[in-house]
This record gives sequence, structure tokens and C-alpha cells, in this order.
Amino acid sequence: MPSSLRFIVPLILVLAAIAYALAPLVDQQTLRWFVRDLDIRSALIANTIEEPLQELLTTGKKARIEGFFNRITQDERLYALGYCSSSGGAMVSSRSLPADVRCSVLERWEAPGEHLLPSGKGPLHIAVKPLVSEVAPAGRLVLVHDMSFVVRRSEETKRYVFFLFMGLAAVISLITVVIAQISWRGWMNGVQSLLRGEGLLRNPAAGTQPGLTEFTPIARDLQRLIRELETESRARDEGQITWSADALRAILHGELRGDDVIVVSNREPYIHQRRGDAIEVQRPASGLVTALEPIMRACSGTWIAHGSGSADREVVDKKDCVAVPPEDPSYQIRRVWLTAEEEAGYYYGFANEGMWPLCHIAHVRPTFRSGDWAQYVTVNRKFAKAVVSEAKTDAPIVLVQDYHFALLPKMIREQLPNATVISFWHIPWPNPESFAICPWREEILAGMLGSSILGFHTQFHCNNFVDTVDRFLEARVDRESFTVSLGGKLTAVRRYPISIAWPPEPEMLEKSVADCRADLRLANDLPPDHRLGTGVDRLDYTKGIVERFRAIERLLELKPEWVGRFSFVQIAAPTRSGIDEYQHHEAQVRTLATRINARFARNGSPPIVLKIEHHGPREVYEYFRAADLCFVSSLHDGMNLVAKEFVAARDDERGVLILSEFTGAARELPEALIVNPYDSDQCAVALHLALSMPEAEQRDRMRLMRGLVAEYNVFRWAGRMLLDAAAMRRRIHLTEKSGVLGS
Ligand code: ADQ
Repeated sequence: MPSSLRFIVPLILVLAAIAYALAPLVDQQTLRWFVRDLDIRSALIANTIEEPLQELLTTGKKARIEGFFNRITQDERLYALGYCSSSGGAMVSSRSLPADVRCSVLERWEAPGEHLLPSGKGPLHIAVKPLVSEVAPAGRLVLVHDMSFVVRRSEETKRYVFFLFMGLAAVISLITVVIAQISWRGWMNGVQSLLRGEGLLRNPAAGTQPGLTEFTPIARDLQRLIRELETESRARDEGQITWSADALRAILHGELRGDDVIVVSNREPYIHQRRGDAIEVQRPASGLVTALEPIMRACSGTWIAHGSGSADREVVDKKDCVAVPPEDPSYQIRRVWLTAEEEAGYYYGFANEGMWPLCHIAHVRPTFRSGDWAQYVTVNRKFAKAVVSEAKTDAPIVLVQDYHFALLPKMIREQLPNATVISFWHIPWPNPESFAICPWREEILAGMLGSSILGFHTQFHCNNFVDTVDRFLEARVDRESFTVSLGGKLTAVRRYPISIAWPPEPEMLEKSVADCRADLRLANDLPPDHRLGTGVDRLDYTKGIVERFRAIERLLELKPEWVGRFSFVQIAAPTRSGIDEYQHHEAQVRTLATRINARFARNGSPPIVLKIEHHGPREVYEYFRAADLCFVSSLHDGMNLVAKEFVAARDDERGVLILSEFTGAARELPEALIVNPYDSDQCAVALHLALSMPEAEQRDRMRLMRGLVAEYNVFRWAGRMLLDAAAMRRRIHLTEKSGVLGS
């Protein structure tokens, strides 16, 4: 309706202006007509009274003539009559003749149609008719008509014209509003069906509405426009959010109104281990846990994970749940128990010997066994059952984590069709050729497409995924909106670069950088001014630890001045040690470190200090703060949180990050020294550069990197996914509502 007003108001104004402009013209025309009528009437009256008047004139009696005139002028229009003799003298007239009309000025009105406005009177029409007779004296008859009725009629005509135009405006407006309403409803229905992902862009295979194909380009443009507006408004909204645990909590309570949130991951965020009589709580070395823990704290949901600790069963309640974190419980872990066969087949076998090397380009061949696949399916089903039993509503938000649960999204959707499933794939996604070697590729893809939203760290991985689906499934891929539709179910494929919590917990930065430097040099038997590098990883072949050590060896070869003056502390958390490839890798790392140390150790300072053991986050941060450089040399890494943690640890704005170009993090941290880990010469140069970098340059680079990590923190990662999920839920809700209204 307001949009109709935008049309109607100008229309009324224009028509009113036209009416206003036309009024004088109409006035003039009607006046002309009336004057002509009065001319004719005057002539008629003159002819009618000419004879009796001439008779009276012959009598020469002025009083009788005036009486005659007075009688005739009782006609309401004929205002006055007068007679002027050709021989001169005063006018003989009726009583009503205005004083301005005198015999001496009659020439003025002799032309037909003349009229006057005598002072103090309304408009008068004056006609002068010569009287020529043989019997009576010659003279002129003066006929005066009252024209005030012309003014009255002119006013009425103007009013009539005005109302005519206003009526016209009302009719046009009414027609316009009716047409606009009809077409608006049509557009609205169109837009609603577009938002439902059907309507004008319906899959031809599913049957396009007849006659609508020609609108497809318009519909596409409209969809793109809506998306651009959404992105723009999201960017605007996000620009105003300071991403923190509180902001996340506000989103959960505001946008999602405290909806039921469930996280599913293989690894639990807290593991209870038995140490003699005591139970120890461990936090595993995992980027995923680092990222999701703050979110669960903020929303007090349920985290479903494999109960892998030796004391895990001892601490859970009847429903296999335990409240965590132990020091300040704010959410609960629901533990899922796996048999040894299940763990071997699902975790070590299919996930870590199959999917992990399949998705990482580290030149380790994947191994696929049908027995492992069967366990993978069974365990995914077990977790799906746990999700259904933990769901407090029929439409929970389920955050499915990683390559251990490729089948879970579809399984959840089958049992909870209204759930919003957000899956995040923490590792890279390969190109279609690489993925093709998986014998169950179609099942994996279909399982993942049970997600409402599917997230990767980089756009490159999103592209690879969409290409893979396009290659192997009969699904509709829309590269503009980055959505995939399989069996009528839509999945949005999105980039959500993961990060770390910002600011870091204060206890991580409690110990000063100077103390960290002094203490760790002392603890490792190194001189106080010894230069230190650090690497912190799971002992995984994708992390490029071997390549890192080769680069250190090359540095010492190329720049011998660092021999005995520089050591590299490698903190390597044991991981997947049940797998041959990992055992082989650990042996390789140990041997290489021993060989390099044998070659370059001086004054009791080995170039490589290898610590293959688990470290707590505080110890890790202490190393980050004590080091002159941190070296991340992954051969392929979805993101790599160690790089971001190192940056977060350096509130002194010192230290240099050397970062592999094959990490997702390299796309966000160009101020690091970016290297190709396979190129040991280049890496050696980067190490030398880092060790010789002036403090001012260190500060400049670190400041930029800290700014980025602060802004693009883990709360933003989770918040963006949750905001997208909220928007999706609102859209579904709206569509359902309009469906109900429309039915
Ligand atoms: P990960 O391969 O586990 O994660 P990463 O991102 O580097 O790799 O995270 C490792 C985490 O474990 C960090 O928080 C680190 O501090 C911690 N950690 C590593 N070694 C440790 C040790 N020896 N002792 C103690 N803590 C240690 C996967 C993907 C990554 C992706 C993350 C998050 O492989 O690419 O960044 O998930 O999505």
C-alpha cells in the first residue's frame, strides 16, 4: 500500500494542477458564450419593444416612457433600459440605470458584446441599439443586462471541472492500486518460491512450471540480488559485532532463542585417565577441541564423543554423561562407547588410514578395507542414535565435526528431518581425481549432503567439494549460490576459516616473556642468550616435521654461524600410534633428529630438542613465548591453529612465524615468512632471515597478524555458522508459514 501511495499522490497533484490551469480557459469560453447570448437577447428585446417605444416617443411624455422602461426591467436579467435622443439631452431611463451610463459615452458600447463593470456594481452587459423611424425622433436604445449570474455560473463550472478531475484521479488510482496489488501478490509468490529453492528455477528434471522458463534469467538475477543484499547486510551486521564468547551467547539466545545445540566429534574435549588410585583429566592436543570448547561453554549444550579414556566410564552418570570443565562445569559430555573392533575399523582403519591420507596431499597412500567401512557405517549409526536420544526438541542444531562422521548428517536427517545439521570438515577436500579412488565415494558424498550447511576452511576446498559432487552424483549444483540439491534437499557449501579464542586466557600470558625465555633455556640446558625456535604438532606425517628438520640441517650447512647458537625445540604429541605409517613416521623423525644432532651439536647444545610427549596448553604457550621463531611446515593442512596460537602468545609483538604455503592459515597470515616445506634451501633462508630479523620488522609483522587473529577469532567462526543456521531456520519457518497461509 505505501508503494501505491507513491504513485497516487503525484497523480492527484498533477491532475489538480491541470484543473487549476484549465479553469481560466473554461471561464473565458463560458463568458464568451454568455455575452453572445445576451447580445442576441438584447437584440430581441430591442426589436420587441421598438414599436411600443416609438409610439410613446411620439407622445413625448418622459414619465410614460420611464414607466414603460420600469415595467420591462422587472425581468430579473434585464437590469435597466434607457433612451438617448439623437437631438441630445438627458437619458430617459428606468430607475435602475447606473449613473456611469450616460448619453455622452454611449459610443463606448456600440459594438456588440461590449459590457462594463461600473463602479460599485457587478458586471453588466450593455447593448446600444439605434432607433430609426419616420414617425418618432431618431435615437438610441440602451439595454443593460445583469451579468452576476455569469460569475455564479463560472464559479460553478470551475468547481465542476475541479471535481471532475479529482474524480478522474480517484478512478485512475483505484485501478492502479488493484493492478499493483495483483502483480505484487504475484511477485511475492514468486519470491517465496525462489526462497524455497523452487518456482522459477525449478530443476528441469523435476519439471519446470510450464510457461515460466523464459523468466529463469530474471529469477536468477533476483536470487543473486537477494543474496548480495543478504551478504551486504550480514557484512554490515558482522562489522558491528565484536566477536567474543558473550557475542556468541547473545547469538545463541537472540537469533536461536536458546535452541538445543549438540556437538558431535570423535575426540572428547576432556578425557578421564586412571593414574594408579587417582583419576587425571586430560585435554587432548586437537585443533578441533581448541576451537569448539569455548562455544560449548557459551551455550551449555551437549557434546557427544567417543569415550576413550581409561577412567571415562567411572565418572559418567546413568545416561553416560559427565559435566565439564571439571573446575567449572558448564556443559555436558555424552560418551559413546566403542568396541575394540569398532575403534579399529572406524577410527584407525577407515578414518585415519583411508580418509585422512585421501584428503591430504602428503604422498601417503590411503588404505581402504571393506571391514573398516562396515565399522565406519556402524559407528556413524551409533552416534546418530545418540544424537536422537540427546535431542531435546525435534529441531536441534547439530554441529557435526570432521571426517569421522561423513555419513552422520544423512542419518540424523532421516530421523530428525527438522534438525539443522551444520557439518564442518576440518581437513582439506581433495580434487575429484584424488577423491575418485575411494570405493565408497558416492555414499560419503550423499552422507555429507544430509547437512544443511557444510563448512570448509578455504574457498578452494569448497570448490573441490562441489566439483567432486558434480562429477560423481546426480545432484543439482548451483555454483552461484554454492548450494547442492540432492533428492530435493538443499545443502549450502560455505567457507568458515577456523581460528582460536581471542583474547587468549589470561593465565596463558601470566608468565612474562623474559621469564619464559630464561626458564626454558635453563630447563633445556641452553645458555641464556641461546637462540630458540619451536614447533608444536601432533606427530603426524602431514605436519612436515621431517622436512622441518631437513631445513634446520640445511641452515646449519649454509650458515654455520648458527651452529651452537641456535636450537629448535620440537614438541610432538604422540598420535594414532596404532597405525603402521605413524610408527614408521615417528621412527623417521627420531632418527633424523639424532643424525642432525650428532652432526651439529656444540658445547652441549643440540640443534634439535625432540619432545615426543603430551604437553598442556600452558606449557605450549610458554614455548611460544620463549622462542625467537615458530616453524609450521605442514605438507598439507586444513588450517593449522598452531600458527595462530603462536601469534596470540606474542603480546610482546616479537618473534617470527615461518609458515607453509600449504596451510589454510597461509591465506590469512601473509605477514609470516611463507615457505614451501619441500624446498629445504628456501626454508633454510627463511630460518636465517627470522633469526636475523630486526625487532622493528618483527613488531610490524606481528602487529598485523595479531590484528587479524583478534578479529577473525573462533567466536566469529562459530558465530557465522550459527548466524547462517539461524537465517536458514527463519527462512524455512517463513516458507512453512506462507505454505500454511497459502493452503
Ligand atoms: P590438527 O591436525 O590437530 O587439527 P592444528 O590445527 O595444528 O592441527 O591444531 C593442533 C592443536 O593441538 C593446537 O591447539 C595445538 O596447540 C595442540 N597441540 C599440537 N601439538 C601439541 C602438543 N604436542 N602438545 C600439546 N598440544 C598440542 C585439525 C586440522 C587442522 C585444523 C584443525 C582445526 O588438521 O588443519 O586447523 O583441525 O580445524
